[in-house]
Amino acid sequence: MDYLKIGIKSIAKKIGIDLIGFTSAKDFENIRPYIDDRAQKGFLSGFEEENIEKRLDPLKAFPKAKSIISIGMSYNFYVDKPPKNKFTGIVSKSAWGKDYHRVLQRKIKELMENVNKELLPIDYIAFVDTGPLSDRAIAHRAGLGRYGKNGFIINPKYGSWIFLGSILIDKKIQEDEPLEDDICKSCNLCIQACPTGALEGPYLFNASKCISFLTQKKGILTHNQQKALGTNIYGCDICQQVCPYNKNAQYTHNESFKPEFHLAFPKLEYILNMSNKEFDEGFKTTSAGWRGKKILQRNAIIAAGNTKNYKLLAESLKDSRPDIRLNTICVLKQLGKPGREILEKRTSEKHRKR
Ligand code: B12
Ligand code: SF4
Ligand code: SF4
Repeated sequence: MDYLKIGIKSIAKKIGIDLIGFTSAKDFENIRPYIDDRAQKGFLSGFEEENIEKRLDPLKAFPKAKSIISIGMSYNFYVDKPPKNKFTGIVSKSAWGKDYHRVLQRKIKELMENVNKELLPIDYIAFVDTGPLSDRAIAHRAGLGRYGKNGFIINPKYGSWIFLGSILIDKKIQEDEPLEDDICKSCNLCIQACPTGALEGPYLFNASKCISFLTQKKGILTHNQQKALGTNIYGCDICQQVCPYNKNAQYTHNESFKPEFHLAFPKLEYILNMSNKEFDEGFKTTSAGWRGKKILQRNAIIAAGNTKNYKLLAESLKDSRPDIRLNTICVLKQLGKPGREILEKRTSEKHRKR
């Protein structure tokens, strides 16, 4: 093993990076068939890099690249007895605590600053989620984990509860070997558990059906999409929760991913009534905030509909903001008689005022 690799690994360990692996900067032609297939079927989310050549070739992102470092950080924070009642929204574990994009980017900066100081100067470019390349494909080739049928990179120690970051560097480092063996075998639990059929088959993910995608999609959702949302406010963890490899996954002690209960288990009422300041100081500091306050509030209205929270819907129908009222009307229209009654009551109140 070269000294640079040993040095980088030791610094990573010292500063609390859970997983690290190394691969070359050669192309990712091996995933072209997967991307092509999904694109042809219309299964992509639209959040990915559109230019397929940029997605496959690290040199297009960083022409000097010789190797890629893949890092993984567990976000599996243990919570004893999470608060939950009928009118609490579900926020995915990935949005608990501080926004992982910032947490991992900060770690990468710390790692590279130390490498530059203690080992040698390295030129690099780093991505957490936002790069053109597939963080999963990089992590797989760098030996961080295997693919599950749910599409996740599953690590033997931390399961799939890991965020990934990719660092393209201008130095050659000896590659790690991918973990190739099939871990799913005859298990299909994730495919069976997905409430919307977004896992259309093994390794075949259809973003347009995924609840996580719907919680982030802008605009008015269709009736079926609204029903699919349930009480999810941001993201979805079901296909990870059922995975046997996550049952004994090691927990993290990283305080950055410690949830604030009012944000990780939010009351629908809180989401609907939060001020801009509360949003900025709360959800915006998590990874659930990137689409803005309105989307979370739309999801809370849908969740209120799905839990028949008529009191909250009647209140949000009087909201001063047209977006909130419009979303509430759409939800009430789907609710049959009780929904119609709330709408009629509101219309007659308005007439009386005139
Ligand atoms: C766009 C995006 C989304 C979209 C679409 C997700 C998707 N699965 O495509 C939406 C908004 C739905 C989403 C949701 C989530 N996301 Co997301 N997302 C991304 C993003 C930015 C791009 C993913 C992408 O390009 N997808 C398109 C597909 C085609 O590419 P891919 O998933 O990377 O897989 C390619 C290869 O890995 C390979 N491949 C796939 N399966 C197999 C199997 C075999 C055997 C082989 C050889 C190859 C192979 O081919 C694929 C190309 O088709 C990545 C970050 C990044 N830049 O890579 C994060 C990322 C995939 N997301 C992540 C997370 C955590 C989530 C959520 C859990 C958040 C949440 N709780 O709601 C959900 C999970 C949804 C799910 N079931 O996948 C993590 C996954 C970490 C992990 N351990 O795998 C990533 C890597 C972010 C990160 N940096 O940590 N996400
Ligand atoms: S995140 Fe939820 S909706 Fe999306 S594939 Fe997994 S279980 Fe299905
Ligand atoms: S639930 Fe089963 S099939 Fe799905 S990823 Fe986990 S082991 Fe594989």
